[in-house]
Amino acid sequence: MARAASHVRQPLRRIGVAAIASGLLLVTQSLAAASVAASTVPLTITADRPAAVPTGHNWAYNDFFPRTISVHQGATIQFAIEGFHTATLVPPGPGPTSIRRAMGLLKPDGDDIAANPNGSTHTQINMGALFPVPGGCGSTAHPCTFDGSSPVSSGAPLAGPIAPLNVKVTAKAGFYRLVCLIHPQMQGWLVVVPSEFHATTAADLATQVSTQIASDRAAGYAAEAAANRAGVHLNADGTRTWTISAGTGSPNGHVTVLEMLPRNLSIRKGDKVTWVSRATNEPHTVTFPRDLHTDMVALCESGATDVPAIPTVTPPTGPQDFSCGGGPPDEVEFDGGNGVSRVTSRTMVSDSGVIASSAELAGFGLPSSAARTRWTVSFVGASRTTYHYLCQIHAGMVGTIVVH
Ligand SMILES: [Cu+2]
Repeated sequence: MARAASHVRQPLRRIGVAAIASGLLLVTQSLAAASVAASTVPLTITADRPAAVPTGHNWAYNDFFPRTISVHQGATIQFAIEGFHTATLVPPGPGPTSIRRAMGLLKPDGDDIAANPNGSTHTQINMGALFPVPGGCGSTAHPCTFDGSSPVSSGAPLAGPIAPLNVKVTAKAGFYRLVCLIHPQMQGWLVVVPSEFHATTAADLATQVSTQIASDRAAGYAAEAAANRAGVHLNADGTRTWTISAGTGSPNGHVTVLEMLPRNLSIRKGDKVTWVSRATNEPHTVTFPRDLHTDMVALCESGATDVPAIPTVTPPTGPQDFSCGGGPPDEVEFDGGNGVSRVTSRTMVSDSGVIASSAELAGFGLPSSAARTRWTVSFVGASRTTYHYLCQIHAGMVGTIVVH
């Protein structure tokens, strides 16, 4: 079964790391093209809005600004990617989960049947989701064309910012989904209206965007405040089990709060701490005491259990620095943790692997076994000191546990 599946997966493997090189080339080309002044200014849909995140908060807007835009057939619009997102226009028909199952960032690794160290099943990263579709278009001089029959996607900013993607809309009147292949719930609509109907103007767009920012900010504050308290349960043996949040977000997923909440927690020696992933469209890790760079793991196919790929650069900085038999890694997987769930010293390495809400998993059509929704670390026998931990996936998502 593993052999057959690995044969089927060959094209994906090619998309994998081989695509990193061609993708980077495209990024360079489109940046060069962007320096050519545009003669007309197309309406711009922005994916995320880092400038609208309040100071001192580690949030992202998993939202398109504006979420809905109406255009006439033949209009050119632009997508500006300001966070780690894609802007992907898809033909009518399949719903968001089907789209993500076919094109999204995460998919089950069905042929690797061994459990991860944290007990979850293997989840593979579909690198193709991170690259432009089709490649080679999108500059102001050479916009991509969305005719309603095949997807157009920006790709994600893998190696620094990417130039805005220009898309000429030739699709007939109708509703077309705009999705992010990385974040479930990040979606909007492109509405192609007949010529006698009103299309979105620059003024309409500005109003929609400021309304959305105001409501997203309010939702972000509310979500952060709701999660910023520790639950505590007194155990029969006198120890406590604390429950805190590894990330949260607004219920509609438009704001994601990339914070450990509460950020600092004081406990007693012998207590336990449980982290719950409350974000509906972000995965996280709880990793002591530092970034292990294992949030994405490069693997080689080897029967029913994949084996680690061989580093080609020391120290490796990502999946591109690994090889399988001289070629790129066969696949890249999400962090399965190191299976260590008890921390007793400041140097001890304990990695939850990916923890994610059931909504996040369902968004990609992944089984509930694909990630843990919560992770517990025991501090039985721990030294009385301050323990630092972080999320390997999201920069700045850090916390401390102080053991008294
Ligand atoms: Cu995170």
